[in-house]
Amino acid sequence: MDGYIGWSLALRQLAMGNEVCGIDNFSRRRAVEEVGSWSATPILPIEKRLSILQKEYGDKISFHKGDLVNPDFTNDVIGKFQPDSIVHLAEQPSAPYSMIDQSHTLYTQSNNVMGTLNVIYAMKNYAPKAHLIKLGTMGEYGTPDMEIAEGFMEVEFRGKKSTIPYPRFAGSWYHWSKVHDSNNVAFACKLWGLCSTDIMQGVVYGTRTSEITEQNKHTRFDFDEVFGTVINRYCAQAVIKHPLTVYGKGGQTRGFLALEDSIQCMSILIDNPPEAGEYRVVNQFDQQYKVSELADRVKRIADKKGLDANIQRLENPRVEKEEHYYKADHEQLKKLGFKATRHIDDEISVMLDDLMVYEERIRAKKEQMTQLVKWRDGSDKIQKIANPLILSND
Ligand code: USQ
Repeated sequence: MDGYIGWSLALRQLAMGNEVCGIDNFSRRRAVEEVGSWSATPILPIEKRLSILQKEYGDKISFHKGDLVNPDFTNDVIGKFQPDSIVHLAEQPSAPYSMIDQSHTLYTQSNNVMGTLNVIYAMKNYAPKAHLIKLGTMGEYGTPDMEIAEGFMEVEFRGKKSTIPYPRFAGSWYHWSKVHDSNNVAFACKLWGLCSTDIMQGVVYGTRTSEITEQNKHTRFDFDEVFGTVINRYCAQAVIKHPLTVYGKGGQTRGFLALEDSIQCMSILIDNPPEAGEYRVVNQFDQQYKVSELADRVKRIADKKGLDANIQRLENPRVEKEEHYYKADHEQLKKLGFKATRHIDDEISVMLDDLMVYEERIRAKKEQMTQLVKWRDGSDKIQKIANPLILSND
């Protein structure tokens, strides 16, 4: 509940009148510190965050510090709270972090896969009717040279037709951890009749939701290379007049979603569980963009604010296709009532305004813009390029 999405979702669920029991082991705070960065928006310690919520919502909010990898802790919290829905966001969420070296790969996969297994065991034993909303990623599908279906596809093979899971071709040890989770959750639904929604979410951006109106309710906002995602990084870069860092050719295409709309989608899923025994997959994003096109957008909006942004193409530290076909279905959430409420340009403008307040905090960690994890190395030591090769300045 202490992370970028968890905190924002807790605020929304409380505002909707639901009772929320949060869990966190603060690994995100520690990992961002480990890579030498911090959140651009200063984040209050959990005790202060909770006291703000308790003043507003009384005993509708509770919190447990602990680790899902510990089965006793997970059983205990789930058994006592008896949730209707479990939104499982408690994973190591960064692809570059999982690619740093062997120990970070091992940590990512063991933390993510074991935590999820403990959640499904706790559900089976103590809350079998709960709905598990599991955060997966669009990155599970990778970038195949064909349209991406929503979880499943129909095939005809040697004269027989069948519906099978859409193939997963993940592109980092982190993304593969989510594929392993998906397989395990689908199996648990079949084995024990649990119900789950596996969210294939695109890249989330933004600083705001309807509930994040004051400084003390800000969610975290990472801009370092390891935990900051692409639009958020571009906006932080524009604010300190650092060139926007497009990796490689910039034709990498992904699905994107504003934070407000990510929270809207999850709230819709909470209100609309699948049947017992059903394993449902939703592709959760609003629009697809190329990362070079996003840099142009951020530049255009930043320039209007007098920030005079530049774009720089850097040698790509990742192993990924830099130009490719991409077209993914995303109909399930719309059928349940999802309608995007934020236009990307408006959200970028709000982000730039919010981040300008914290310009000094971003500037203090300026080196984070170009300290990149080299994916191909797979060393047993942390590998960072202090001065990446600049391919072009636009
Ligand atoms: N990129 C740049 N410049 C940057 C940062 C990133 O060009 O300064 C490029 C990357 O090379 C990549 C694309 O932007 O092609 C997206 O990178 P990202 O860091 O924004 O997102 P990614 O590593 O894919 O991971 C993020 C979240 C992860 C989530 C995933 C959804 O960290 O938790 O699962 O987005 S998805 O991308 O759909 O798999």
